[in-house]
Amino acid sequence: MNLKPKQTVLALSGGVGGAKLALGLTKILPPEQLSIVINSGDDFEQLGLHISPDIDTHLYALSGRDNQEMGWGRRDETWNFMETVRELNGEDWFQLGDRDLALHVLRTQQLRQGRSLSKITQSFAKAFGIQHSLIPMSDDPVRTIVKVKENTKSGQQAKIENLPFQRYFVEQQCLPQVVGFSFDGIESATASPDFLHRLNDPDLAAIIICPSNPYVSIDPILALPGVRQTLISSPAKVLAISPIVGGVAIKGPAAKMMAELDVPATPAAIAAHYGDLLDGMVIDQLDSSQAQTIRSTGLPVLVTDTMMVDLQIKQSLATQTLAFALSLSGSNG
Ligand code: FO1
Repeated sequence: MNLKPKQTVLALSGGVGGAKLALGLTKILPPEQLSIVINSGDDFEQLGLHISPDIDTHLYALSGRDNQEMGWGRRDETWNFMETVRELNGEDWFQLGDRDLALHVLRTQQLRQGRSLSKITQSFAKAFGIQHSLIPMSDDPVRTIVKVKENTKSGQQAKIENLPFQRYFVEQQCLPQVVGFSFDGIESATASPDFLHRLNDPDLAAIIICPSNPYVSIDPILALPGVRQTLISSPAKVLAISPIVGGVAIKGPAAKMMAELDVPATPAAIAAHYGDLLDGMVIDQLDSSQAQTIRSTGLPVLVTDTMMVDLQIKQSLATQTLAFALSLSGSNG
């Protein structure tokens, strides 16, 4: 893996799966060569606080503060705040731990003072000792909406309900049947200044789409005005790592969503979803039988171990993915 000193890499990431690869990438690339752009479509307001789940997942994972058992929030968490919320009959479907709470309170305060989400994220990352750039996809509010089939009595025509992402994900535990997605605010949102700056860097060598949910973690980033087109026309090689392994999602509802959308839960379907954006696809060794199907569409494939169960595999996947991207650059420019 030979990245030239000025060359840079951009990772596009969502929640836990993305943060695992992001951590691997931070171990092999210095801060001046790697930036991580994070989905903010999951953001919402709860108990008067601005919550940025995917950004916080990265803040915690990259600073060693993440709660690996829960898969979200902070390690060594306590729940006194939520206990009192419950005592006072407040809304308790979304859990905010005592340690976690500080981030939401400070972010909300600073947003109200007019500071951008980018600047706030940057200062939190620095305070946690993270040297790499964590960049929210946008400083404007974009809210992912999950369109689901409403429960109706038999014989009645099914209605479509628009569920804000966290209502679907946490409150309703991804149970409703998904029929589609929309991103409120996307038309008037702009990609954050740092994201645009890194995306247009003439030395950008690779754009890595982390193994995150394509529909609700990566698509909001790609749907920002101009982003998809810039990725397509960028000379940087664009690679995606499949979040689907052996027909299931490593974490989260991606496979369930695919089934409900009548799409096979396969790496080939993930590659087809990203379509002409991609210059290469990384799939797990369990899915090696899929490699030929994807290659037959003209897309190069790397087959490797993508199950990031420890730091060594995170780092190894990051190294191999980058080497794969650079090998593609060598072959066609
Ligand atoms: N996920 C849950 O399943 N239940 C929760 O109560 C919950 C609280 C929570 C609080 C702060 C935060 O940053 C994340 C939190 N998450 C919770 C995780 C989060 O909603 C999802 O993992 C992501 O939005 C999906 O990427």
